[in-house]
Amino acid sequence: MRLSRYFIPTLKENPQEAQILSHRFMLRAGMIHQEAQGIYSWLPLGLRVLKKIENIIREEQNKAGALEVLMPTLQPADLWRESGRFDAYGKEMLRIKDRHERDLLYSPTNEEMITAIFRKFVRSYRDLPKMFYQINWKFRDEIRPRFGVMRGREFLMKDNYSFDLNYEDAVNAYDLMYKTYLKTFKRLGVKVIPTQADSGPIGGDLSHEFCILAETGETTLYYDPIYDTLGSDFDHKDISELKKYYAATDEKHKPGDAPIPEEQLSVARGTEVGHIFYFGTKYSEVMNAKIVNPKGEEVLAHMGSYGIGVSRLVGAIIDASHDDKGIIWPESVAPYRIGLINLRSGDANCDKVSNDIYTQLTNNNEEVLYDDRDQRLGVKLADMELIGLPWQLIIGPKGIAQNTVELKCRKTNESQELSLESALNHMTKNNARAA
Ligand code: 5CA
Repeated sequence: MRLSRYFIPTLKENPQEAQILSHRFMLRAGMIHQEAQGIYSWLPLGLRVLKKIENIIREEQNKAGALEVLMPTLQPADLWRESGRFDAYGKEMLRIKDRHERDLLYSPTNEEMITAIFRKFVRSYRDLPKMFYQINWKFRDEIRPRFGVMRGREFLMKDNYSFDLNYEDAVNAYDLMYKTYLKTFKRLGVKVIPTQADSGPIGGDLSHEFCILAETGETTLYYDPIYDTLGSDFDHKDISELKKYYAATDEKHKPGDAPIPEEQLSVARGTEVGHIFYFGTKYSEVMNAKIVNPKGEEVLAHMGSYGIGVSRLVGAIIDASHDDKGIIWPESVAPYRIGLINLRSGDANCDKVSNDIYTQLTNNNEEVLYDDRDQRLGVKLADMELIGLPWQLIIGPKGIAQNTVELKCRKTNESQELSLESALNHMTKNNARAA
């Protein structure tokens, strides 16, 4: 993509309304635009990140055997009257009337609708286990929407619902999602701590929150300091072993709960990016979702639900990965992998070399954002740092005279002068991964 034809409405000044760093960087890098409190448009750069996150989540859900569906955001109130949540949900639920004065609502979560689909079509234990998920917008009329996409009113969520014959199978589904989450967050380039949590309005008795450590996080975490040494690479560990390491949110934690002395626990703020629940027969009971077991008896389905805050993750990843100049995207979610900077647009040599590199890389299916704008050098370099693409390929007259280009890694800030050929080699995907 040529920057001259793209749309990144960057801001030089820090937007006043943004209290936290990720919100500031998202506005300054032109990723989102606020339309109302807690409601945003996603501009091209922001949308690319959102889609990348979404796709990694989707791939891991599919690998776990979950089936993707898409349910409407506007739902009939009657379904929610069955579960009792139309009244119980309170002011957070946005209620709407259609032209026939029928009550609708903008879904804040989806237990009711998926249970209604399940009970209509699934009757036998032979059809179990089943997991359905969607990646779709939710609306919660939060009393205090804040921190940009971190606590929005409209936000993108991956929500998955599992149906099983009994408690044991449901716990297997729960553990599968627990493991899938660890894999997903590792691929997203963030370290999470799985913490025992309260299940809130979703209900149920088994629940974990997956939290990224961040000073601006809204949850206080109490955890075994072993997590500080584990890195993000612990998804291969046995879950039963992992669950031995204590970690809990402030709502759940009681002094003395942990198997290690209270004063040895690490205490830190965290941002909840995922939340999983086992709630047994809570919804199948009120909505009469029954299946026939091998003995021919009708029993209530055991359910769990598993959420990931997809749009929140965009902000959470920035909060976890940045410096004072801007964002540092993990490769897996970067909007483009390479930023190609022509330091002197208009100079025939620089233009030719830059255009050639751009063509070669894009022909090679590399994702390149090419700054071909007629702009001051300082502006180009600062914008590229702000946008935070993993690799910068910098083309200037001095280098061209010596047949070299500069390759800079955004994360380590390390630069190398390379021949054009080796820079291109370096940039082909496999080489860069090995580097
Ligand atoms: N039905 C369950 C899971 S399928 C559920 O709704 N869980 S939840 O309430 O915990 O939400 C799931 C995830 O959505 C949270 O972990 C969080 O990352 C994200 N989320 C919740 N509220 C917001 C919000 N207001 N803005 C952005 N993300 C949110």
